[in-house]
Amino acid sequence: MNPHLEPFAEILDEAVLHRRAVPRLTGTAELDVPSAYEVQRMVIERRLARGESLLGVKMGFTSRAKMVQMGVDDVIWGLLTDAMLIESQVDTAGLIHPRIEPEIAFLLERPVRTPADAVAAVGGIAVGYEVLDSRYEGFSFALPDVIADNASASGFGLGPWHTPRNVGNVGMLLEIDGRPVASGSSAAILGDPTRSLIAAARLAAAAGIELQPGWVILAGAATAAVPLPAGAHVRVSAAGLGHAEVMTR
Ligand code: OOG
Repeated sequence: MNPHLEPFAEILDEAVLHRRAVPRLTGTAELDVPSAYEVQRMVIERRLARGESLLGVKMGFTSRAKMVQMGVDDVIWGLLTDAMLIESQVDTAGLIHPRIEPEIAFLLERPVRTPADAVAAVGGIAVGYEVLDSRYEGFSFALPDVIADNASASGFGLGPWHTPRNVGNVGMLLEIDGRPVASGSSAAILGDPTRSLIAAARLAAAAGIELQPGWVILAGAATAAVPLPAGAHVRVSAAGLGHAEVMTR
């Protein structure tokens, strides 16, 4: 780890803790993708030092809708901790400018050491949602910025787990207060969310991280993300996988 990068991790970690947007790092600093992943690891290490534990991996920019929305063109990943898991309620007052998007989630029941292990390691599949909260002003960033910021990860929630099945083309819907606000097919996720799972295994292997039993892999959104208002009831559903719900305060 390059100690010169620690100040970037501190800026991003404190932005979360103090709910304060910060200027993008690449506005004033040279930051390449490998260094950005080092910053991401440092941000996570700070959370682990506060008692959080790793709970999985999230993939980002796995769909055209998201790449176009955010103006980037490469798949990225971030790390999930137990503190990010949302049971049924999220307090938007603690967040900067939250957005929400529907996701397909995989539950691992075996460790994944190589990408070839990934599909057989899956014990469950669910529909879920991810709450994104970029720490950057205006939710605007270049690729290294968003990587350093743990791929905008803030929170996530899950519907009921189902036995593994083909989720290559299932309809997905995001509703806020009963109104449909985004819809798409899981096929938008790299053609099949399973490809995103394999990509997660590849990136983890390259980073020297073994994906663990009990971990959740969020495959990425099938739609663009929408602003998450306070005082709302949000529901995500996917054909055959039921739904997940969250209330916001
Ligand atoms: C970055 C995270 C993107 C996805 O599903 O594509 C992402 C962002 O849009 O802020 O999680």
